[in-house]
Amino acid sequence: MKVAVVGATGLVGTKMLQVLSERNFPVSELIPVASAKSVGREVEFRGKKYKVAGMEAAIAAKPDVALFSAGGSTSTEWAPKFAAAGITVVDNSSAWRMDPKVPLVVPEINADVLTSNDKIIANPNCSTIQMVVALAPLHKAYKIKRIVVATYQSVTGTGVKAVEQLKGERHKEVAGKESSYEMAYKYPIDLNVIPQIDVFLDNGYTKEEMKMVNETKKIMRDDSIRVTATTVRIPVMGGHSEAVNIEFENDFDLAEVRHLLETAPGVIVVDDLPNHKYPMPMDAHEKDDVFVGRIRRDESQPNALNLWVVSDNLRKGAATNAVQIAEYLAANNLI
Ligand code: 2RA
Repeated sequence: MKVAVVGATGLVGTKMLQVLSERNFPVSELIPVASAKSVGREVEFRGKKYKVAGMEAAIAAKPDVALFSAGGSTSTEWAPKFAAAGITVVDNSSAWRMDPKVPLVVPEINADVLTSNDKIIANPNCSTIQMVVALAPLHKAYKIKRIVVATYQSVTGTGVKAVEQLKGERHKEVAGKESSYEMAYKYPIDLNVIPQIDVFLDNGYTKEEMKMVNETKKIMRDDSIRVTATTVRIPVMGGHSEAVNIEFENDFDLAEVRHLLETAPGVIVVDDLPNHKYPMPMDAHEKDDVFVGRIRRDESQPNALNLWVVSDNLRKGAATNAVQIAEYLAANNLI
């Protein structure tokens, strides 16, 4: 299968190449694509070097599928052009996620919405993906009424500039030496937390928070689910964590909740309090699963549950979910 990776030199694009290789996706020809300034650079895939191409050249090469992670403006402009050329686009930006004609897919939950007519498919936001992977089996069993989530998101969610800022601040703090780095955030991130991810909207929430609200309903196909979110940037190099409080329509049995999570696709339960075992970003690093722990009844509210959810935001939160969508398309002859 001819595969294009648009944004191949970025953090997520690079991870897409790694995941395609690790999962032995049947790539007969790879077309790495990036902005004009990166054309000609080389990327490595399965031990071979490939020159980065421009957008027009990528369309001309007629890949079967194009995995995009190049920002919303690039997707807005170029995803329709790739689709018009008959190329199926799986887009990791937020550009198309809430378009009613565009499927927003987490394969473990709603891959069945996909058809051969879908030429633009949206990959959900990383913080949404890990939450719905954990909640989908519980929604099916007990019907979710309301979700209150607070996130603890790593700097890799922002990109290379933020990783460099954290490293630079840490170096300065530890070595006492100035090091050159640009500020990805308005404030220092090391030894700090920033309760803002993306821009603020008129309702006082950030775009990131409203993504969790809106995308959850679309993926779970249930507009009755009420969601409120607080998304926070923390000085962690990789892996998003979330404290999730869920109120259900119906009561539940905690042992059954644990069993549902332990048997849910894409979920690993780490919840052994006597031995202080619970999910942490360092354990989720370079894994494709969603790790769930701190499973406990919310004793302040009937039919309510607290969970702690951790996942590698570059993998299941972005690259792996996109590749899994492509795998589903290929396995079901939809591309
Ligand atoms: C973030 N979820 O963490 C957003 C985009 N990757 O910054």
